[in-house]
Amino acid sequence: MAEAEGDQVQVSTFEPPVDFARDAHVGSFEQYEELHRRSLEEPESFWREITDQFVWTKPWTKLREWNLPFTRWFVDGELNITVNCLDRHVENGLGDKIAFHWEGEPGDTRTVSFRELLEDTCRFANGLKSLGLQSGDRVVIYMPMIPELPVAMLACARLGLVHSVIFGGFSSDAIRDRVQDASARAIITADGGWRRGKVIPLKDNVDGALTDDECPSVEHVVVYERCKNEIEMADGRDIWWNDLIEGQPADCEPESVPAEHPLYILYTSGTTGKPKGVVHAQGGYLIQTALTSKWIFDLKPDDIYWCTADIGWVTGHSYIVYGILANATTGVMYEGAPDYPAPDRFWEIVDKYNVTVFYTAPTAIRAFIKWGDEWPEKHDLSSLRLLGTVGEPINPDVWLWYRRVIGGGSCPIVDTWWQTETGGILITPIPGAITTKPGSATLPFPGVDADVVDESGNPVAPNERGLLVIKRPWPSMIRGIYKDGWGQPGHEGEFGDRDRFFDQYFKRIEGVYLAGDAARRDNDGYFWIIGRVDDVLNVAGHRIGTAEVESCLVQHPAVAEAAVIGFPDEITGEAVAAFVTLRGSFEESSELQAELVNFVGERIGRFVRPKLLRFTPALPKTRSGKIMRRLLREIATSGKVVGDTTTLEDMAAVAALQGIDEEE
Ligand code: 7RM
Repeated sequence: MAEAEGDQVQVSTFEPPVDFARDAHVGSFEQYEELHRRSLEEPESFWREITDQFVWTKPWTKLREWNLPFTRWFVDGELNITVNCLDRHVENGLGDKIAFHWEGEPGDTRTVSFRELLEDTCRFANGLKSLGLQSGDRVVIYMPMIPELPVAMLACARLGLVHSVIFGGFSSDAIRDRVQDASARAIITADGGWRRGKVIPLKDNVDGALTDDECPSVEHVVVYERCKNEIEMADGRDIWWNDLIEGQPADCEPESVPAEHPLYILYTSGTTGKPKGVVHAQGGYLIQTALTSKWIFDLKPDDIYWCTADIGWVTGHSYIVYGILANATTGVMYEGAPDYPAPDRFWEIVDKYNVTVFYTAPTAIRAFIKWGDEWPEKHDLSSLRLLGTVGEPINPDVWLWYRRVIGGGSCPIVDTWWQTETGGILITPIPGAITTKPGSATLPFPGVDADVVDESGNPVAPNERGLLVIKRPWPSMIRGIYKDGWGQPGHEGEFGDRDRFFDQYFKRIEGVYLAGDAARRDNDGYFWIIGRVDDVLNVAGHRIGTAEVESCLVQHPAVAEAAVIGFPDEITGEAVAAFVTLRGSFEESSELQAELVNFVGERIGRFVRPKLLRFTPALPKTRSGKIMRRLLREIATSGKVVGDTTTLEDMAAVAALQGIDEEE
């Protein structure tokens, strides 16, 4: 460890350990620099070398197109992503290799080999085919963290069906919105999932979303029996998973699709109330998730890799399922909570399976710190050789704790910056090549042309805050925002909601992809991500738009108007605060307060429940009627307003809010 002079603070730096670098896929800074240079200056030969390692039914001749805002990669190539994740490994003699060590709530375990995963995928794909589903149809998947979840995703991909996984923590309203937006023909779910000894009623939530024929596109609901809790099965619509696969053969011809064929839609929060359906394409997404997995997690044949994310978020899509399976890596998959039955559950699993590469979120690490060092210290964590983080900025002291207590003082840490829209990791250390600084995501991955710029698009000076942008497309870049008709006959050449897509990412700074994060670069060119610049919150690494929570609250009969902001929280990074004005006949009460908090929890999902909910006679607004969120943020954080209030329309609103702070 060396002490280096930063500009504002003294920061420690950590060079790649010599023995780690010696065996790494990318083992020196010079090699990284050369790869990065070549990827931008000679993209054809760089990507040809990479894509030659995959199975294509038709090799590409044209690398890419870039017609702002749309990009296409490996344009005329054809392939199937599941062949690259499953079949080729089985053909290469890895059929018996473990694809997943699965851990359910205590006592429940399974192992799935690559051959079994391929056969399960084929059987289920044949089942889906028997329902009449066809390439391009959308299928919503709402499942617990069990092996059937990747099976369902892979089965869709095998047939060219477009899956849309909804995180199991979402409730009926969120499901309904997404099913309607995607006009899904089928939903794959389970009777329930286990969490802290309780059943999460997944099928009931699906039923709630489908009541009163609100989702007329849905013809089939496939239900996996996981918890044996009581559920209702609608005649003619609902079918048990086991009945669907009964008698189905264990092989299924993969649909060869154009590289640009949509692989999935994943809904993510933006600045408006409605989540955006981010579309990814089979070819580019496969190549980028596979390559980033290999180089950033330095995957080797004997690795046991564990990403603790839920597959319902993009991290699970890319780094539990596609990118990891593409490398024929053995993964661990875990269904439950980190602190059930005890706060050492994760360390017990690391110890049990001899996990070598561990990838989690800063919010989890902050919780581990709070629970105490005695929990990890009870277990042998010496199998670990590499640690990763994702989802939000990691504080340097949390980074240092992670390295010392979990990494035994010797594991490199990769702080990986990326988004649902980027599909794969874009800014990150490569562990054998790049010296790390706690709190910095360091440097762009090969193929990534990143910068920090001002509002006019000019690079800002070192150590100045600016906007994070990516200046040219990359293979797993978002292809568009889903809109009915995508890829369907009669909509040729249309790629979803073009205007919304353009406005969201390419308008504010013409011609480059705007990530929505503030960042700075230090004197070494290292990126330090500061956080979102838009109305998107990051609660325990979960992305949620303030507008989504606001539109939910105003659906309650008592609520006239609502303003939602994020405020700092020691464990979850940010927490939700809601400021609410009531309709005439309703009175403030602690019962109503609790009811509104639950209302949000039940409609959107528990993880979005406001930690603070305040009644106020009026919201502070500008003269043009914009809610002054900055003031609300100051009130939620410190109880008072310190900043400029000259544009405020009605000072009384602020006075009232400051006055009631002491009651909390
Ligand atoms: C993968 C994922 C994206 C937002 C992004 C950032 C924040 C993610 C980091 C990070 C600092 C990181 N997808 N973010 N990774 N901030 N350092 N290493 O999280 O679409 O759900 O969220 O998450 O604000 O814009 S996401």
